[in-house]
Amino acid sequence: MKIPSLPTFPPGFLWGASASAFQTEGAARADGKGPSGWDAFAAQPGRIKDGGDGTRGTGFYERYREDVALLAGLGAGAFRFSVSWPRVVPDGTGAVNAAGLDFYDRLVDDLCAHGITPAPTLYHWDTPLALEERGGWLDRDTAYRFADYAGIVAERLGDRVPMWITINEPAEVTLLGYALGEHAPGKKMLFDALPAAHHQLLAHGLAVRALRAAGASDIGIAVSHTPVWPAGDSEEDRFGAELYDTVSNWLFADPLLTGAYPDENFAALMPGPVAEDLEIISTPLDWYGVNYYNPTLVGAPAPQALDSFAGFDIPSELPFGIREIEGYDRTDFGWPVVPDGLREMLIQLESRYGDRLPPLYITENGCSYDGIEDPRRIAFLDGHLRSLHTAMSEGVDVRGYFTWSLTDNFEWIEGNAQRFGLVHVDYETMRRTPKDSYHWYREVIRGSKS
Ligand code: IFM
Repeated sequence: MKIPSLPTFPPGFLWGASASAFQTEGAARADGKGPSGWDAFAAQPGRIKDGGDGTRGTGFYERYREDVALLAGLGAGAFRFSVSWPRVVPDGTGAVNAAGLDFYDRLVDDLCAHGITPAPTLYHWDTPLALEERGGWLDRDTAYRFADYAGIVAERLGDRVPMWITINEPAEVTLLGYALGEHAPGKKMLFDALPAAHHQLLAHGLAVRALRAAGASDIGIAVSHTPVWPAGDSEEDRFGAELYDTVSNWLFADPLLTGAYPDENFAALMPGPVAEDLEIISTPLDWYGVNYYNPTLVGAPAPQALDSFAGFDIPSELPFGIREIEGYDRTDFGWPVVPDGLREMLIQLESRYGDRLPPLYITENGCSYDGIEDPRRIAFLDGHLRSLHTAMSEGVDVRGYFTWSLTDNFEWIEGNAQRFGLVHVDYETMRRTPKDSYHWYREVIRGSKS
């Protein structure tokens, strides 16, 4: 295999891989775990394209030591996994499940024993079902229950966990889960879903405070970002693109980093004492995490073009339309491969927030391709790392990179069909086989240390 000579990243740059509980753990009801909203949603007939229900994941709950050994083999500096809220607090509030906490205790110990920094995400979409049934993120109380849970996890793991992530991709939860109904909990509320955004942001801010109160430090959040390209010059296209840019990028980043919503119309649609909440939401972060996959081409509503957007059906009554980006290679998921979009997004963040932008981590970046020989994944990662390096040389302070994902895993409504891993998983046997990209990434990490 040809080993790349990538540009040199700074000493101490953190190389990692990401994963999440629901997508990997399996053991959906083992050892006292409570059900999550995703357990219930995926069990509904027709929700998951390949007919799966996510209950097996990759068997990580039993096989985590194998995956930690794979991380060690990579030379990874950190592993971003997520803690399942209903495994730790089965009903989302009240009794703590000791066996659930014990699992993460063992995982953290094993990571530390291999010299790998544990970087847990406290919420990667698996809301305890009992809370979901009370409204989930539409209910303000969920934010307070999340902060309680964050404190519980920090009390137990804080002595060994040096880096924390509160919430993963609140925009996707709001858009896909509450606005479009494509993900759990399957609600189609369009703009009435905005309270779900506000309550996740509030939950994040409360959790930052709870984590710090429990002695934790180095706290961030993982937010999805996409450069939004206007589909045309017409007023309607520019309006659609701007609105999409606001709801997918700035509706989340602005409150976190500036303490304000991007425009007053959005602030007016949010529930509760918004000004007071924004104080909590903007509690200073130690770092900010960017999940980047591709840019989005957006214009006026164009229902005929929308089926292809990541397989999601975007209703035509929304005032924007997502279009195909032409002229780029595509992943097996159909997502355009645009490495420079990462640099573009980082530069946008830098110029929008300036001194208010804390150091960044790329908390997710990766692609879905089939096969153990996966030259296209290598090319994807190579291109994105070069783009990242360019952004850093243009002044963006990025401290580390986590690829999505260590192993193939359950890709939400796609089931097991989309494979994002550096390591192949045979879903019959759960056997792990490192792909060519795993060996490549190992050389990248090794090369950056020499
Ligand atoms: O698999 C997901 C992950 O859970 C959240 N970010 C995007 C990934 C790829 O779709």
